[in-house]
Parts: sequence; C-alpha cells; structure tokens
Amino acid sequence: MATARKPTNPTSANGHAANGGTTNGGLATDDAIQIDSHLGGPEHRTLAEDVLDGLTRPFKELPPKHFYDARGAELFDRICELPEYYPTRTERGILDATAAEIATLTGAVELVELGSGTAAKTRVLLDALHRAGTLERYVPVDVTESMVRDCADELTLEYPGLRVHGVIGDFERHLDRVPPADGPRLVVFLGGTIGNFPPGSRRRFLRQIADLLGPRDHLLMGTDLVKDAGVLKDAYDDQQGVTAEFNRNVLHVLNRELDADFDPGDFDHVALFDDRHEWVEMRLRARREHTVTVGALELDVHFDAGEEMRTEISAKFTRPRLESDLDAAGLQLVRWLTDPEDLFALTLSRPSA
Ligand code: SAH
Ligand code: AVI
Repeated sequence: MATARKPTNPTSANGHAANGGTTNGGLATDDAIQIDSHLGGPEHRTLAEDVLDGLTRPFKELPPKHFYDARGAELFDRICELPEYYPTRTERGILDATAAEIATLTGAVELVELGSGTAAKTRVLLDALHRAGTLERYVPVDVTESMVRDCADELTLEYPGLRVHGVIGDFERHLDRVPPADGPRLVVFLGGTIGNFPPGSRRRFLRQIADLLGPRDHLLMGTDLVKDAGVLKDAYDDQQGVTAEFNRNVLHVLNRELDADFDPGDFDHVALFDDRHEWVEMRLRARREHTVTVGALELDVHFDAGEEMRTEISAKFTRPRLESDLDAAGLQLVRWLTDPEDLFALTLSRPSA
C-alpha cells in the first residue's frame, strides 16, 4: 500500500494540490486529505488474470471494471448526459427529493462511497449532511486514481472542515482497507453499479458491504428497475454512439496495458435486454474472422466472424428481488425511494437486528 498525506497530483483540476498550504475551514488541505493506493505492484487491478480467464472461455467475456481508464471515465460522464440514459438524472432527482430525510435518518458523520467516480450526485448528500451539521469525513473508493485524487481536491475546497480519506482500489478486493468509522457511517453505492455484478457475486459483495456497517450505520444503494425493453435497449445503444465508444474502450485498454493488437474498428457494439435474467448485456461482435495477439500474455485469441464477447451485464431490479438480496446480506430495508415513473430506486437499509 502507498499512503500519501497530501495530494500528489500537481495537475489536478483546481491546481491547489501542489501548493501545500490552502486552508479548509481551519484544516490545512495537507491535513484534510489522505489518499491510500492499493493498486500497482503485486496488487494491480487483475487485468492480466481477467483477460486470460475471460478470453480463453468458449463464450468470451471481460469484466466491466476495466472500462474505466481516464478515457473510459470521460466517456461514462458523457453517457450520463445522454437523453437516452435516464438512470443518472433520475437518481439525482430522487436524491434531491430525499437527501434531507436521509441525513436526518442516518445522522452520518462519514460517507463512504464505492465506485465514487466524479462524485457528482454525491454532492447532494454531502450538502444535506453538511447542512445537518454532522458531516466530518468522506471516503471515496474507486479504481480510477485520477477520480479519487481530483475529487479529494475539489471536495475539501467545497466543504469547509471536511476530511477526505481516498482509497484507490478495487472494491471487490480492498473493502477491508476502508478506514474504521468515527461515528455513524453512511455507505453509498450509487448509479446502479451493483447491477454490474452477476447474481452470485452480487450477494457475496452485499455481504462484504454489510461487514462495513455497525448497528448505527446505513447503506444507500441505487438500482435501476425492470422496465420496457425498448427504453432499456436505447439507454445502452444511444444515437450518438457514445456507449459504443465506451464499450470499445476496453479494447484500447487491453492494447495499451497488455500489448494487445485489437483493432476496435473490427468490433460492433451490441446491447440487448435479456428478459429471462432481467439484465442488459453489452457485447462486442467481431465483424470478420481474425486473430488478436495479447503480447503480455503470449496469447493468440481467435474470433469467428459474428462472434460476440460479453463486456458488461447491467441487472435491472424489482422491489421483491432487492429486498431478498438485502435480506440475504443481513440487511433490512428502511426506506424504498423512487421516482414518480418507477424508473430507478434508492434503497436505504441497515443491519438487521
Ligand atoms: N457512482 C458514480 C459512478 C458510476 S460508474 C455514479 O453513480 O455516476 C462506476 C464507477 O465505479 C467508476 O467510477 C469506476 O471507476 C468504478 N468501478 C468500477 N468497478 C470498480 C471496482 N471493481 N472497484 C472500484 N471501483 C470500480
Ligand atoms: C456504471 N454502471 C452502472 C453503468 C450501467 O448502466 O450499467 C455503466 C454503463 N454501461 C453502459 N452505459 C453505462
């Protein structure tokens, strides 16, 4: 693990990271920010293992966490602004309407966020906790280093007195590195990212999240809901082709990180709703028969013309299914918060008594 007591990114968006002396409601930013990195060295983000495992299967597959290099994160931000991609704005609307109630119910002094990204919607919660006078610390956890660092810089300036303890890591492997809580904790997992887990690992992961919670703590989780297949397909296959670029971005990551020679232009973006599993699948379909070499793994991967490789599942939920997943993780529902059209839900839960 590498620990930095102050931000080390001298080119952060607001430029204050390297000045070492900015104050933050009485705290110098040096004291306000701590960043731990668990990636790199032997604890790298498992790309090589995932690629070896996924590309040698009869039905090829890559896990979605590898979309998010700097370009992937930027493309995801653009997806969030697309007219077809309703989850982001809908979840934000629910947060706007309910954040004050969540702040009162949880009395949280710290907010731990899994897959924090740019923390755009998180600010609604931080505002509410700040207004309630309880907010002391924010703990963003994300695989994308620049996101964690930039967000620590920005939030310590925006919220006087706030401490940020960033964790650069893989939430599937590094949840035990989340620092202990100093008071009531709210863990948030927004955006529907829980839907990117297949059902078995989803339940396992929810149990690991539940282990972060003491008796006074809460989990706030965003989940996309089952709805019309056409609306779902459009959300993952937008007119401008941004989602297609996001999907193909994983091939750029493999080329750069593992010395592979994918031509992203050889693959079409595919998005479909699998109504048996109630999830959206993104795939990349080979336009022609060809062989790709992954240099770092000394691996040749053959694609038939039309062969599809799965790059993401995005599960869509119903209330009974969510309640049963939460229950299996030892959590009980406190509030079911949704929008007027029942497109998206936020669930506030706490450890079962
Ligand atoms: N929470 C934000 C971002 C969602 S995008 C929102 O609601 O808009 C998913 C985020 O999870 C990205 O920032 C990505 O880098 C991060 N992520 C994906 N897989 C991860 C993993 N295994 N460990 C840690 N972060 C991960
Ligand atoms: C991050 N995750 C919840 C998004 C989703 O909707 O499954 C990722 C995404 N994939 C395509 N568009 C957005």
